[in-house]
Amino acid sequence: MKLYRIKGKVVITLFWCPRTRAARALWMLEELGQPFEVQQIDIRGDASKNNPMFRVASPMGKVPALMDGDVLVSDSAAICLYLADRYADAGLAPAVDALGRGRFLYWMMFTPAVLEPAMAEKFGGWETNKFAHGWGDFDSMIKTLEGGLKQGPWLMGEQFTAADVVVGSSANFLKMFNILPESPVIETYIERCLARPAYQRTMAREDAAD
Ligand SMILES: N[C@@H](CCC(=O)N[C@@H](CS)C(=O)NCC(=O)O)C(=O)O
Repeated sequence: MKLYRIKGKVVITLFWCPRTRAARALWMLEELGQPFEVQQIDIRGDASKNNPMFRVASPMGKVPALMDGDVLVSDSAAICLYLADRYADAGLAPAVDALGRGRFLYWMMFTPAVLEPAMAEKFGGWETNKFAHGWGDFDSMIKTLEGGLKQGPWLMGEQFTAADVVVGSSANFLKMFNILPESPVIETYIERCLARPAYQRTMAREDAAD
């Protein structure tokens, strides 16, 4: 397997496409402060999607995917969790044995397990079944997120974590897609996320790629 090295050092490579969920992983890397490089994948064209290393990293051929030495990870939430634990000195996750770790893991899974399925339900006009559906329903997803932000300013209180990267960016999608109901607590949380210097650098990269 070919590894990416700068002056003999294995570096992190992010397979990324602008204006996609890959922005989450880019933001996470910007927060982390580790050197990384970006390989752009055009998800609408077969040529770069057939990049063999990308295909190994991402079984579904979806961005984002990440290569860190011999470690390959795909799915934005999985990538953020991996990076937070692997580069723990950045302080973007509570320690594995910390009291708040369970709550942190809950919020790390919230976007793929609850928020995004609830969003699909809303867009698709699916019949709701709060009891049987793993994501509850759209309204209970919003209420749960509001509850999680009550203490603030972040999901883990004073500590900004990888969970805010994943949930903050997906909450912003709700707003961008005009399906965020009136919610001052979520709105101000999104504003806090967007104001972070690392988020601003992420957007500058995305804009430069347009
Ligand atoms: N659960 C995945 C979803 C990734 C995903 O669906 N990515 C889209 C772009 S936002 C993609 O790569 N689509 C191209 C395709 O499916 O071929 C994650 O959060 O990373």
